[in-house]
Amino acid sequence: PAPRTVLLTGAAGGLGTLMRELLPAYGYELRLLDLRPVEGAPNAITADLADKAALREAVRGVDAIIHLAGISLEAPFEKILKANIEGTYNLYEAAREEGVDRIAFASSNHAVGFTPHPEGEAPFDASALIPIDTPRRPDTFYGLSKSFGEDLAQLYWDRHGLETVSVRIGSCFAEPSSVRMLSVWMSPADGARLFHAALTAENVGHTVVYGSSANTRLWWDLSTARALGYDPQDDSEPYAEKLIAEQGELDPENVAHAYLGGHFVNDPPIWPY
Ligand code: NAI
Ligand code: 15L
Repeated sequence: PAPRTVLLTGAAGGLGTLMRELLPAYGYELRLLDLRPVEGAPNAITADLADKAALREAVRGVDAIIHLAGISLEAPFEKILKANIEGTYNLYEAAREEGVDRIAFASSNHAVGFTPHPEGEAPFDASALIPIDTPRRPDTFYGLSKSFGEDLAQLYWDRHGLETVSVRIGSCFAEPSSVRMLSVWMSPADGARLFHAALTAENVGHTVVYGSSANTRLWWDLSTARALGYDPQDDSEPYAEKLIAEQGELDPENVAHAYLGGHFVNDPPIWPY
């Protein structure tokens, strides 16, 4: 049966806020969790991913988990270690102990951020698109933590039969705000479609997918996402003219433009806490 009760971690964040608005229309009852209070949701669980007892209680009785909580940008290694690496481990352990069957894990394009993107005229040939099994090339400690999360998911599938769809999200915001995002943008509505597919497709084992809309300037292969039943409806192209007029085309000589991960490849740690 399709999952009904779903724990959404990171519910106070940008993507969490979008998803808790959009996912109930698919019939889910969301249980919310975040380190911070979730605006407008007095019943949300306020807990740190470091708190194993709180996680155990939070996952008890849910059919599935959408795991968004964590540090979402580059940060000092120790912070990433605690929130994203140990935190994701703690969540998987809680899920295993409580018998949860399925997790949708918010991985990131930054797990493969040092992969050069296709150059030239879009739309790119299928053979030029970045395949899902491209070697991992994290562009940050942050991206490294997502790479770890994908491997953790594989381990929990192989050893414990806990299924995961790891979604290497591009940029999920209301609108694309950079020329790079024209290639990796995922509209919030497509984000909800993809998480719904990740929770309802059968026999996913551990499946890795890229998460974006059907952008004209797509850099990567969406076929593993489509195989889950994901049918993206949006395209960033209507934003292209304005963004290119404001920012210019991507310059392959500029290191912050040359790779999939964009400016992350040379961003310093900027997370404020
Ligand atoms: P965000 O930074 O707005 O939200 C993350 C949330 O996690 C925050 O509300 C924060 O309080 C919570 N959190 C952080 N550490 C925690 C801890 N130790 N325990 C409990 N909660 C904790 O990030 P955003 O944009 O909403 O992203 C959500 C997830 O999706 C993140 O895992 C991010 O890495 C991933 N992602 C997002 C993308 C996007 O375009 N928004 C792109 C690729 C990945
Ligand atoms: C991410 O992984 C970040 O969490 C998000 O804030 C965006 O910066 C996104 O990648 C991106 O690559 O645009």
